[in-house]
Formats: sequence, C-alpha cells, structure tokens
Amino acid sequence: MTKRKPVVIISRKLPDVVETRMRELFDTRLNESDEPMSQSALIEATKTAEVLVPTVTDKIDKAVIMQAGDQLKLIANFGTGVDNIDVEAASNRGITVTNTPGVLTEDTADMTMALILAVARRVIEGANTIGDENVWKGWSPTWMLGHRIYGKRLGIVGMGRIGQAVARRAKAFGLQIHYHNRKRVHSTIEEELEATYWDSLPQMLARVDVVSVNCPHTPGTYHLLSAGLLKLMKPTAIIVNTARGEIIDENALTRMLEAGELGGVGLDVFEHEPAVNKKLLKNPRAVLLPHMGSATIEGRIDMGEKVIINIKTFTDGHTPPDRVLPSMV
Ligand code: 8YV
Repeated sequence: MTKRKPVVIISRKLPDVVETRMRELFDTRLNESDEPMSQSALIEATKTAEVLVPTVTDKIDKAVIMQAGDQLKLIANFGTGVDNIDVEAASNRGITVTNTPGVLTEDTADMTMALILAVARRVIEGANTIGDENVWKGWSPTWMLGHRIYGKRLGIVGMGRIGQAVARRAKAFGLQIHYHNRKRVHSTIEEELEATYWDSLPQMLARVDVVSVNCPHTPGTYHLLSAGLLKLMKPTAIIVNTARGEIIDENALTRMLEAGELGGVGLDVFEHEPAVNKKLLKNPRAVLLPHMGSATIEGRIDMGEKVIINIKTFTDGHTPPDRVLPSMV
C-alpha cells in the first residue's frame, strides 16, 4: 500500500528543482504567481495544509496559528530567521517549527563584506557618476575619497555562524575583530579570529569603526541598537545590517546619519520592509539593498533541500534536524 502524501503548501515561488522534488515527494500546492499571501490567504492555507512552508514575507502570528486546522502539524520555514513565526503559539498547539540554518551563512557574510566595502569606499556613489561628464570630469587626487578599512576595528553584534563567517573574511581584509554575543565563543575560535570579546555592547560600540549586525531578531534584540546606544558610536563609524531591520532603531539611525553623527550605513534589511525611510533613500552615505544577503541560486536550492529534509524526516515520524524550540527564540 502506498503511503498518502502529506499536503504541503508553499507560500512563494521556489527554484524549479526544489518545486519539482517537492511535487515528487509530497502533495504540493505551489504559488506560481509568487505574489505574497495575504493574512486571510495564509489562514485559508492553514485549514488544509499538513505542512506549511512560509518565508520571511509571511507573518505566521498567533491569530493565524489559532485559526489553523488540526491537520497542520509542521511549519517548515524557508529561511533561517523565524521572527515571522510565533514559535511559542505553534508549540502550544502542537505544531512543530523548523528553519534552514547554515546554508546561507557564507552568502550572507559575503554580502556583509560587500556592504562594508561599498560604504567605506563609496562604491555606489562612484558608480553613479559614470557617464555624467559634469560630475566625473576625470581623475582627481582629492575627489570621491573614502576610508581605508585595513587596520580598522570591526565590532560584530552576534557571533553565531554568520558573525563568525564575517569575522573570517574581515580578518583577511586586515580588520581587527571585536564582538559582542550573549555567550563568549570557544577560545579556539577566538584565537583563530584573534577576536576580542566585549561583554558590554555599549563599550564595544564606542570603540569600533565598523559595526556589523549579525544576531537574530528576537524580543530581546528588538531595537538592540537603540538611539541611546547609537549615540555612543564614533561620528565616523559605519553600521552594516544584514540581519533584521528591527534590531536597529531605523528612525534614530536616519536622524544621526542626516546630522553627520555617523560615517555611513549599509543596510540589506529594514524595520518596516519593504518600506524604507524616505530620508535614508536620499542620503548618499547610505548603501541600501533589497534584502538580498542570501540571494544566490545555490543558496536558495540548499535552503529548499533543507526544507525538504525537514518535512520528509518529520512526516516519516522522526524529529526534523532543524527544529526550532520556543526556548531558542
Ligand atoms: C531569506 C533571511 O532570504 O533566512 C533568513 O533568515 O533573512 C533571508 O536571507 C529569507 O528569510 C527567506 O525567508
């Protein structure tokens, strides 16, 4: 007797190879249009799905989870951050949550370096002058000068997988590694990275030249970089965020940038994504990207593979490898 395939609803379009494999394994319902699902469409989906595959653009909050049908047993997030899901509410209803850690580490760290370099060396500003002979009239010794990153201090906020991958790259670029984390990392990692641990985030922020935000967004990290803490930073400092917009008070950041109290910002994520503070858009010292830190085809396929493994393991009656427990968020 062949086993009935579980109904899996995917909220967004995924790479073809991932969708094909999911259709082979599961009774998969795709979103061909790739239009983000509304809250009512999500609630509707939870009435039939045994497994829901959401992404960062889907808000699986308590209201959605409370209205889900009893057949919904797994929320297999296509993404590492689970701040889009009320994990506690899911757990209370006996719904398992999984994510896709590890496979987007290197891509996100690459994008972090790209932003650090883009801000410090004014890459976008420079590129935008090409072709306009009124602006770029030819080489000049004092025009379009940025700042050297070699020898500067980088402060990493959140020294998990991505933070460490950023540190490895940054060390190769000659940056000195400083970090703040809830827990100090193992001494072998500190030694490899020649990293200095700061128990106090304010003290670290006051001393570094570049800050990279690499921690997850949880209730505890919401506005971790508050107006008060941002004020402690050097007026020449650069802040780069490839984690989640909510970790920085975006209005305070914008105000400081406008007032010349910060050297520049590189943001891949925003507090009210996809909305971006209008004043940030106009600021030449802000390099802004549309949440593309993990946007490589290899990364997306690996994420899909992780989702498949989580679903398959779960529906075969085992604990999925990337289970997220309420105590982890
Ligand atoms: C993903 C991310 O693209 O995985 C994450 O946490 O921030 C992104 O890189 C997105 O979350 C997919 O849902």
